[in-house]
Amino acid sequence: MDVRKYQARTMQEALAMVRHDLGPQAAVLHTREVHGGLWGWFSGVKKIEVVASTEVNVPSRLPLRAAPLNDAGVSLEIAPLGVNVPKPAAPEAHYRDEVKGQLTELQSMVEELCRRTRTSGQVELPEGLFQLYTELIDQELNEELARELVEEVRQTVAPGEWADLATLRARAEQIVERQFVCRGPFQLEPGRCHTVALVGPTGVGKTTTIAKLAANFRLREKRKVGLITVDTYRIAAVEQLRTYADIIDLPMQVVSTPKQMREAVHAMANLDLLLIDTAGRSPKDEVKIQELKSYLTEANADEVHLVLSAVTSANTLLRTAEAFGAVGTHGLIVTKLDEAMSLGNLLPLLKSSQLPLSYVTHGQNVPDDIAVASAARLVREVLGNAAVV
Ligand SMILES: Nc1nc2c(ncn2[C@@H]2O[C@H](COP(=O)(O)OP(=O)(O)OP(=O)(O)O)[C@@H](O)[C@H]2O)c(=O)[nH]1
Ligand SMILES: [Mg+2]
Repeated sequence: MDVRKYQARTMQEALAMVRHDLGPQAAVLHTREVHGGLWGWFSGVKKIEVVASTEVNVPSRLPLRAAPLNDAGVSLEIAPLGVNVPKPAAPEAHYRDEVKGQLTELQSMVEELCRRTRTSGQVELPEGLFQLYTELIDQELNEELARELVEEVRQTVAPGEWADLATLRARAEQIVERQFVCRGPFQLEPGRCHTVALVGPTGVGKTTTIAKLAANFRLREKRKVGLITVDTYRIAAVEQLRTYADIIDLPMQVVSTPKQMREAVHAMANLDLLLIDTAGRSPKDEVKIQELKSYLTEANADEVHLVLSAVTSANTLLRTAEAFGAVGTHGLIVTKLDEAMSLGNLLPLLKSSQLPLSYVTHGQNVPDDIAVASAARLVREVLGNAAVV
C-alpha cells in the first residue's frame, strides 16, 4: 500500500504538500504533532505530521461542521482531503472491519517508527544500546537518567560488545550500584538500648514494618525489644500496634506529648532495641512535620528512618524525602516492592537523597516480608533485569 508521510510547520502546509504530491483524492490517515528532527527534539519545536494515501478509501468521519482542532490547530478527525471525493457505496461490514484493522495496524506502525526514530535520533544509538535505553524507559526511569546511564555504558564498554545486551545490562548495573548506598541491619550494641524511629507519609507501612522488625529481632535474634507509639491521631492506630505487641509479647507504651516520649524512652532503656512508631504525615504539612520533630528530639533516637512506598512517583519520592529531612532522617526503608510494576522511579531518590537504604519490604506478611536492603538485588529490580538474569 502506498502510504506517505509529510511534515510541515502547520497543518495547512502539510495538507498542501499532500495535495501537491498525491492529488485531491488522497485520504488523510493520521495526523499528529512530532518533534522536528534532532534539533526539534532538543529545542522543543514541534511539527505537524500527516500520513496520507491515495489507495485507502476512507469514508469521511467529519461531521458537516468543522472538525475540532487541538491547541496546535491540528485536526482531530481522519478525513478525505479532496472536496470531490466520490462518496463510497455503503461498505460491507467485513470490508469496513478489514480497513479499520489495517488502519489501526498502520497507525501503531507509524507511531512505533516515530518513537524509534525520535529516541535513536536523539542519542544516535547502535541497536544494543538502543535496546538497553528502551528497557530503562520501560522501567520508568526518566529519560534524562536513562540517557546518562546509556551514555556511560557506551563509554565504558568496547564498541565490539555493544551488540551484547547481557554485557550492557551488567555494566549498567555496576554503574547504578555505585550511585547509592545500602547499609546493613540495625547494629545493636550489648548493654545499650538502640533507639530507632520510623517516620513517613500516611499508609506507607510504618506500623507493619515496625511489627516485622520487632518480630525478627525478638523471635529470631532473641533480643529484648520494646515499642513506643505516638500515633494518637488515627482511630485504631494504637490498637494496630498493640495487637502486634501482644502477639509478639513485647512491652509497649503510648505517648501523647514530647515530654511523655522522653519518659517512655527512659523507662525502656534496659532493652536492646526500642522501636518508635509515628503518625503518618503529609510531606506538605510543615506544622505537623515540626511537631513530629519535637517528639523525635525528646526521643533522642539513634536512627530515624524515612519509610516510603515504592508505588510513588519519582518526583513525590524526592520531595517527600526533602520534606522529612527537616526531622533529621538517617536512612530509608522502601515498602511495597511487591506492588510496584517497575522500580525505575526509585533511582532519582536513591541517587540524590544521600540516605542509605536499610530495609525493603515486599508484602503484608508479618514477620516474613522484609529484607535487609541489598544494592545488587535492588539495582537488578530497578533496571528490570531481575527477571532476565
Ligand atoms: N503490599 C504490601 N502492603 C504493605 C506492605 N507494608 C505494609 N503494607 C500494607 O499497607 C497498609 C498500611 O500499612 P500501615 O503499616 O498501617 O501503614 P502506616 O504507614 O503505619 O500508616 P499510618 O499509620 O496511617 O500512617 C496495610 O494494609 C499494610 O498491610 C508491603 O510491603 N507490601
Ligand atoms: Mg501506622
